[in-house]
Amino acid sequence: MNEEQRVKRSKFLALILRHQPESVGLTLEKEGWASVDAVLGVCQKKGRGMSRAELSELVNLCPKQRYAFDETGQKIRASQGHSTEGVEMTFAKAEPPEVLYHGTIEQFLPSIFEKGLIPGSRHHVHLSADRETALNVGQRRGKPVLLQLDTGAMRAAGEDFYLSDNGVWLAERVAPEFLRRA
Ligand code: HQG
Repeated sequence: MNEEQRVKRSKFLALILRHQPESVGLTLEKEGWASVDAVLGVCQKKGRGMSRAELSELVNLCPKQRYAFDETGQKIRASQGHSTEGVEMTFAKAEPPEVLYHGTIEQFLPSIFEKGLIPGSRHHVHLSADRETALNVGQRRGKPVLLQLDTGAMRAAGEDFYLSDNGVWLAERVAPEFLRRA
């Protein structure tokens, strides 16, 4: 599988496992799982056919570890990043480092400092423990701006943090008082 194929296939998996499973007639469980056979069938039908071995390679070699198989190997899901309504994954509550980062762009700042960080179409706000990851996230939209949030103050205010299986920190929202430019 070359890099171009890998990116195209990974994006197609994001579409069907995170955002629009119904667009290809796929049903996801509440915890995000889909049958591997069904996913391979959909890929085939949409002209993106791949073997089970290629799917495993895609899952295992993904730098962000976006997708995972269950322990039987019969099911697959995205580890976070969903926007589809049918999925309501249970994430482990976890104790975050003192500071978490969020990468965004300048034009969103007035709204962010007014309303706080809100999830948009996804189910959670995505945060990271390191500056570089957050800068990369921001960079997808333009010149990145780094925000940092005070996790201790947020926890003292009763807010929870969750950690996905692939190491992404998640929150339901982040109120403006906990945010500042890094
Ligand atoms: C912004 C990728 C205005 C927020 C990445 C962001 C990440 C606001 C955008 C993952 C706002 C939402 C998630 C407010 C937040 N007003 N704008 N009040 N609150 N925003 O894509 O964090 O490759 O849903 O700053 O690497 O950019 O898909 O979130 O710019 O981990 O695996 O609204 O997606 O991972 O955009 O990215 P997104 P994100 P994958």
